[in-house]
Parts: sequence; structure tokens; C-alpha cells
Amino acid sequence: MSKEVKSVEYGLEKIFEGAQDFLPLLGTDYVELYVGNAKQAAHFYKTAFGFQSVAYAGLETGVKDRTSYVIQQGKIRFVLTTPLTPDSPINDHLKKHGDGVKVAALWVEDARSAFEETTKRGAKPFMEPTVEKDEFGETVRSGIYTYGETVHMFVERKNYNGPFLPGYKVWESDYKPEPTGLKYIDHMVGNVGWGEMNTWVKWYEEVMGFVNFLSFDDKQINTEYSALMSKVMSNGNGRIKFPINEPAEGKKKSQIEEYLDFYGGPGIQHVAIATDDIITTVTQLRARGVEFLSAPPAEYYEDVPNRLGDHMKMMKEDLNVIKNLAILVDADEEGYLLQIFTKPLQDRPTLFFEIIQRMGAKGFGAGNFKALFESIEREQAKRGTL
Ligand code: TYF
Ligand code: FE
Repeated sequence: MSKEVKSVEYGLEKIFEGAQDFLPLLGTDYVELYVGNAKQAAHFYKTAFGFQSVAYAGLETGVKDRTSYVIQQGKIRFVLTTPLTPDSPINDHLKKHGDGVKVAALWVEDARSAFEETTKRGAKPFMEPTVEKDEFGETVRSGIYTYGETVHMFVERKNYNGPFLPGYKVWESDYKPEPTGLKYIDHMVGNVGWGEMNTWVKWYEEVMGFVNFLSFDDKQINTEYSALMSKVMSNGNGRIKFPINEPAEGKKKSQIEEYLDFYGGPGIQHVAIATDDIITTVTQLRARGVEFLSAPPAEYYEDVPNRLGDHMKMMKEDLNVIKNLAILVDADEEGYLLQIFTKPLQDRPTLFFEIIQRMGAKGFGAGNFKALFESIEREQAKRGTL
């Protein structure tokens, strides 16, 4: 059931009551993927999604054991990292998890205090506060583990104005595919094991000072075959949202369990990226070969006016265009939202992207869950993992 967390207006921000401010977060800083071939992955994310080259670290910059490519679009910054030598610990991560998100980095005012405040509340350290310097200034970074082998880095960059982080050089590239309208990361979802969701909800509350502002149980999130539970954690200003999913018992295998099997444990399931023109974005992405989950049946779209109620009047998108692109539509009290999900972005059925356009709605498309999960199950059935 949806737990009500009161929110109040505070200046321009909505502040969730109950959230603690011992860990003030300025935003998402970067998302780092460990991948088998960073050069090819960078090309794929640039070509398919319209990211631009920003920075590079590797043999040419004196880094001996890995290569990292930094790409950006809007406020979204991805780092694609691959090991260069057999003894790099990144290989262990890759062997176990395949390509996936290693780091969800958060931009902070004070990375030392972020480390101290979270580790004293029980966070497992990943990296002690570390000063890094180059000709562009200095940064302080620290890091803690969250679920599985996933890490939150804290990045303090007020004394730095280089391309990315000290040690990286500008990556000049003549290849600049058109951006596709991707603006910022709306949320990042983690999948955790059976019975572990509430442990991680408590972890985000106690260690990070977050609040649980939306919950979905297996009565709400189920299809004929499978089920899951989900709780959305948010920081105080609502800018950082980390929903957490747990599999639930159904007639067949939950998509969360499939993820856990192939990822070898908990990890980040999807990164939701905001656009303010989903029709243009999705049209572009499709033209570049991005594959999306299949459309729900025609009745789903016939029911949209009913589901949107009053919000239908403010909907400016053409429902037929929405339908032809297989975009999903949902509404809550405050407005509506449009969303669509890619197929997995690598061979293992693990990480995928969501593209979302919020038109006032603050929710997560609960009204789409059934259609979405049925579409995921069609894919699971093809893989023989349902
Ligand atoms: O982030 C969310 O909650 C929505 C819906 O396995 C969702 O995007 C929930 C679970 C899931 C896929 C999408
Ligand atoms: Fe999502």
C-alpha cells in the first residue's frame, strides 16, 4: 500500500518531511558501468542514444590497468570502464555480473562529511575520502557500498573545473551524433533478493537519511504469472530517487528473479532518463536501432482516456502517435506521465533504460505495471526464463 509521506513547499523545492539532512545531495554526478569493451560500448551509447564524448582516461593518460570513456547528454554523465589487464579486479566484477552499473555517484558539497556521516551509520566503506588533483584543480571523492557490489561515490568538485575528474583528459571526437533530447536521470532502480527489500529501505533511511515515499506490494504489482514488490526511496529535496524491487511469489518466475540469476545478485535494474519530448526522443531512438519492449494490446490505449480522467484535457500528445511508438501513459493526482522501457542493453537480461516524460505526475506509472510486466514476460518467455 502507498504510504503517505507529507511533503511541504520549501522555496522552490518540495521537501519530504522525515528526510534527514546530514547528507545534502546536489544531484546525480555520474553513473559508471563496468563493461567488457568500453570502446565499443561508448560507440553504442553515442550512436544509439546521442551522447557526446567528454573525457578519457587510459594508457595515454598514464592509467595502466583500465580505460574509461566519459559521455554526456544534458545533465546525464556515463562513464564506461573496462579492465586492460588480467589481474584487474574489474575482471572479477565482469565475470560475475557482466556489463552493468558499478557506481551511482552523487554530487555533494563535502565528500569527507558524506563518508563520515554514512559510515558512522553503518555503511560499508568502498573508498576513503581521497583528494585527486590535476591542472584543473582538485576533487574529493569517497564511496560506500549499497546493495550487492554496487557503490555510491560522493563527489565534491567545488574546486575543480576540468572535463570530468583529475586524471581525465578532454576526449576530442569528430563523431558527434545528434542528441536525442535526454535531459537528466529521474531515478535508478535496484533489484534485491527475496526478503531483502525492507533491509535496504531501512538502510536508505538510516544511512542516507532518505524517506520511503511510495510503496507497491505484490497485490498491486502482479500479472497472471509473476509478481514483485517495490518501494521508492527519495532524498529530502526529491531530486534523487532510488526505488528498490524484490521478487514475489507467482505462478512463474518473477522478472526480478531472472535479473538476480543473470546479474549474480542484487544490482541496478534500470536507469530512468527524463526527456521533455518523448515522441521526438523515442522516434529518434527507434530510428537508431534502440529496441523497446513491445506495445500493450489495443485495449490498453482505448482505456487511456478513462485512466487519465481530467488530465486527458491537458494532454497535448496525439494518442495515435503514442500508440504507434508503444509509449505507455499513466496519471496520478498531480498530472500524467509518458514512459517506455528499452529491452536489456547487453546480452544478459539485466540493465535496461526507461525513457520518461513527466507532465506533473510524481509517481512511477503504477497504472502501467500490468501492461509493462506482461510485455517483459513476453520477452522472458522467448528467453525460456519465465
Ligand atoms: O521504476 C519504476 O518503479 C517503474 C516501473 O521491474 C517498474 O519504472 C517497476 C519494476 C520493474 C520495471 C519497471
Ligand atoms: Fe522506473
